[in-house]
Amino acid sequence: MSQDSQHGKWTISSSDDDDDEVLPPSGTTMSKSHRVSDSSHCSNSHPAPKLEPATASVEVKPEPAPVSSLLIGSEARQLAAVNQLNPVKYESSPSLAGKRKKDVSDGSGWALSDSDDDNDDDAANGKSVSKVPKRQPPSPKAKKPKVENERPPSPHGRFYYIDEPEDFFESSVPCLNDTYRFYLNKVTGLDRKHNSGALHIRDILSPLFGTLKESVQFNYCFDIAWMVQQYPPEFRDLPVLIVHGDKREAKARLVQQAQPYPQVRFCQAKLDIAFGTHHTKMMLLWYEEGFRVIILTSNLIRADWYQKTQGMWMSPLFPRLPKGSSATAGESPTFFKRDMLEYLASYRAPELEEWIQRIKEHDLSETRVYLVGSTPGRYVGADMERWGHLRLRKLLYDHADPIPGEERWPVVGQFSSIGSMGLDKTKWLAAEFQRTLTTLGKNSLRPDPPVHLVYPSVDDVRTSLEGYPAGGSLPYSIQTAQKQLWLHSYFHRWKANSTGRTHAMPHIKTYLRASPDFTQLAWIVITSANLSKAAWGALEKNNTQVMVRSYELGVLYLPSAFNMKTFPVHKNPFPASSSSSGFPVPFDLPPTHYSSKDQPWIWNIPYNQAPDTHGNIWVPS
Ligand code: GNY
Repeated sequence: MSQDSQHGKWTISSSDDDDDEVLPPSGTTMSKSHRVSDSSHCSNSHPAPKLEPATASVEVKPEPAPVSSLLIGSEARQLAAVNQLNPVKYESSPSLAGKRKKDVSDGSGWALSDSDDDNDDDAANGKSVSKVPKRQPPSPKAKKPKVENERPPSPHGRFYYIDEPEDFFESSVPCLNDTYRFYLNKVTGLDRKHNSGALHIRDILSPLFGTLKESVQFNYCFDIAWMVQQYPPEFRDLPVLIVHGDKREAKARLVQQAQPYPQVRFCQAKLDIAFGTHHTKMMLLWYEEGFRVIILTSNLIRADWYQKTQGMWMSPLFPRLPKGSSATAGESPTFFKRDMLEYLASYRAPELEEWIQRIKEHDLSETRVYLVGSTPGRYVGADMERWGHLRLRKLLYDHADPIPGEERWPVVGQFSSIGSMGLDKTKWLAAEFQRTLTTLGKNSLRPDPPVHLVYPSVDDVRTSLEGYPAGGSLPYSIQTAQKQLWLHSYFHRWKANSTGRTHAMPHIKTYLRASPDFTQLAWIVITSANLSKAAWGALEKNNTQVMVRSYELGVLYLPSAFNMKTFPVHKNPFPASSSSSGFPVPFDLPPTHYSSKDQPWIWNIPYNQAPDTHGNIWVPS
C-alpha cells in the first residue's frame, strides 16, 4: 500500500497490528541501501530507522542488518529499533553539528566518555548490547591494522556521543530538593546550571547514597557491560539481580551479555498475555545503612542517560526495623510498603523472595508517594482496582480532596509512545482513561475539562540534541497513527525551556492535573507507562473485567500526603534549590498546541526534507 497523506508519501507493509505500540517497525520499503547493522536499543539485531544520505555518497558501508519481516511476536518486540543511523550529511545544508564543541574523534572510533574507557574489551567483543555494528573499512587498502582497544563504531554514528563534562559525575552530595525527591537526569551538553540537582546513574549508585551490599535492576533494555561500569569500583562485584521480560533468543542474548560478570543474575518476569512488555524501571538498593528504592524512566543503556529527558523518584534511606517488629510495621501514610510488597509478589518469582523479606524488615514510613503499578492479567471484582488506570482512579477517588472549581481543571498527559486506541475517543481515551484522570474525590460533578497531550512533533525531534536518532525512542508507528488521526487534535509540543531541556527529547512520562492558569497542581504521576491500553489497562466484558498487558511502575504525588491543598508549580526550577515548595514539572506549562504545520513524530516513515541537528536525514529501511 502506498499513499500520499499528511505524513508525506510512504509505503507500509501488510503487517498491521492492533497493539503496535510495542511492535517495532517492520517492512518499510523506502530504502534498501545503507543499513547499519543494528544495535538496537535492546538487542543487537533489530532493523530500524536508519539515516541515509540525501545525495552524497557513502563513505563507509556498513554490514546489512537482519531482515525485519522475519521477526515476529515477542522476539520482534524485543528488538527495539533505535538510534542507529548512517551519519551521512544532508547535502545542501550547513551542518548544525558544529555546535558541538567536543565533537571530535580520534579517528578510530567515537567520541568517548571516560565511562567507556574501562569497557573496551567488552564493547569490542560485541558483548555489550548496544553494540555494535562492525563497519567495513572504507576500502581494502585503507584497512588499518587491528589495534588493541580500538573502538567499534558507534551505533549512532561516529560522532554521536560527546564526552560528559568534568563536573558531570558528582563527588560530593549534590544539592537535592528533598521535599518531593523527584529528580531529572543529567543531560550532556546543557549548561551546568540546568544539570544542578539532576542525577546521573553514577550519582545514584555512588557511596554517598549508601554502602551497597546487593541490588536489583528492573528494566526493559540492558547493556550489561555498561551497567556494571556505572557501579563504583568498590561495589562493582556485588551481586546484581536483573529483572527483565525477555524470552527465547532475546533472553539468550541478555544472558550472554552477562557472561563476563558472574555477579549478575537474572529473573525473567512472566508475560503470559500477548504483546505484553516488562517496562518497569526500578532499582532496589540494599545498603549496610538500610534500603532504598528508585523508580525511574530510563533504560540501562547509555543512550537513555545521555541527551534525553528522564525522571526518577528516589526514596529516603529506609532504616532497618528493630528485630522482631510486626509484619505491618514500617508502613507509610500512603501504604507504600504494602503496595510495593504486593507489586513484587505479583511476579511470583522465587528470585524476589529474599527481597520481599528484606523490605518487610525495613521502615518505609517516611514515604509520601503512592505506588501506581501495572502487572499483566485479567482482573475482576475488587482486583480491578489493583493495577493500571483503575488503580490511579481509586487513589484519586479516595485521597484527592478537591477545592472549589477543581473539577474544571485541565488534565495533561505527556509520554514517549502511543498505542492504538480505536476509531474515536469513545473507545478508550474518553470512556476510560480521561474518566480516570478527571476523578477527584467523591465529587460527582463531571464537567468535561480540557485534555492536553504532550508528544514531540517532527520538528521537536529534528532540532533536538540527538537529532533524528532521538526518534528511535519515540516508537509511534505509521500503522497506528493513520488509524487515529482524531487523536492528534489533542497534541501539544514538547517544550521544557524552564528546565533547559527543550532539546532533550522526553522518555519520561508524566500525567497531571493543573489549575486553569497552570500555576497549581491537583496531583502528578511520574511513570514508565505510555499512552496505551497495554500499559494502563482496558475494560472488557461490559466493564466487569480489566485487562493489563505490561508491567509498568510509577509514583503518584498527592498534596494531602504533603499537608498541602495543591502543589505550586515551580516555574524556574533550575538551578535547583533544596527549599522550594513548588513541584519541578519537567516541561513548560501551559502546553503549546501543535500548529497546523506540526506533525507528531512517527518513527517508521522517512524525513528527508530537512536536516537534523547533525546534518542527517531519517530513512527507515
Ligand atoms: C520500550 C521501546 C517499540 C519498542 C520496541 C521500543 C522502541 C523504542 C524504545 C522503547 C523503549 C521502551 C522502554 N520499548 O524505550 O521501556 O523504555
